[in-house]
Amino acid sequence: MNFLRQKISYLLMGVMLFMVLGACQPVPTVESQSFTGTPIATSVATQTPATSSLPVAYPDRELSASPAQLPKLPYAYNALEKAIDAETMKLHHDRHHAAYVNNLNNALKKYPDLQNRSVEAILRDLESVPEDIRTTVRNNGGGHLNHTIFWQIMSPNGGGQPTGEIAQEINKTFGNFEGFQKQFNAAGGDRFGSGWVWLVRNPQGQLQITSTPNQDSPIMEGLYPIMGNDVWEHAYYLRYQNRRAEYLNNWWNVVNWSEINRRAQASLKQPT
Ligand code: MN3
Repeated sequence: MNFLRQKISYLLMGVMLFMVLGACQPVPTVESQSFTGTPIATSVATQTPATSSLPVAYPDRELSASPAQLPKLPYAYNALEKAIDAETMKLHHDRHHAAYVNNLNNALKKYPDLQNRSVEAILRDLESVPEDIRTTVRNNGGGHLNHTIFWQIMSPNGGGQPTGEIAQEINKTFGNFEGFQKQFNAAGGDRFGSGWVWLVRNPQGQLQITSTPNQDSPIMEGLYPIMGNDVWEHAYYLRYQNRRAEYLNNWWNVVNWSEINRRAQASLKQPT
């Protein structure tokens, strides 16, 4: 009996030692240096973002629908901690965006001709999409496009005052940057339920703040999306709970003005 008890205690000690050693595994230095979040986010932050062979999407290349692919997140999950926590980034990109991509591909399987068009071309002409998949394509094609833009117009080195041409255009249109931020945040706050707030260029070439419900894209209304913020709860819920206004304020700390400038210039060259 004593022998058995001794064996069990040795076994328990072994298990404990194994657990302690496991917990002492060194954390990769890059993540540990920049990480400031909660323990649950640590495990997320040390993971590599889900990737595909597809490079990140740029405004001068429309998104393929044959099949649509989840674009690579252009930074680590914890890179935007100034505004968004790592766990939210992981769920948002790996689960929500991935689901839009999968749902879009499943819907388009039945109509291979549509796969030859870009996601943008499909969304610009939703009336030509067969009725039985139209709502699915609208929600998931829109979700894919909106999120692809969203990841790009944020950066760990973002924030601060706008730079370049867009800074001048914002001042000209909205008086100053603070006035623009105020209007943009108000439009995001006023969006009832889920949706997006956008800075777009209209067909007359002017800047305009607008918001869309659900996953609707401004391109469905002939407007070119220059920058947008996701005001679905899944974009901010883990850190901000129901405090959308606080999220909208903090989000400016990660806004990527160089990419926004690039999109603003691209919007001048395109019909919509
Ligand atoms: Mn979202």
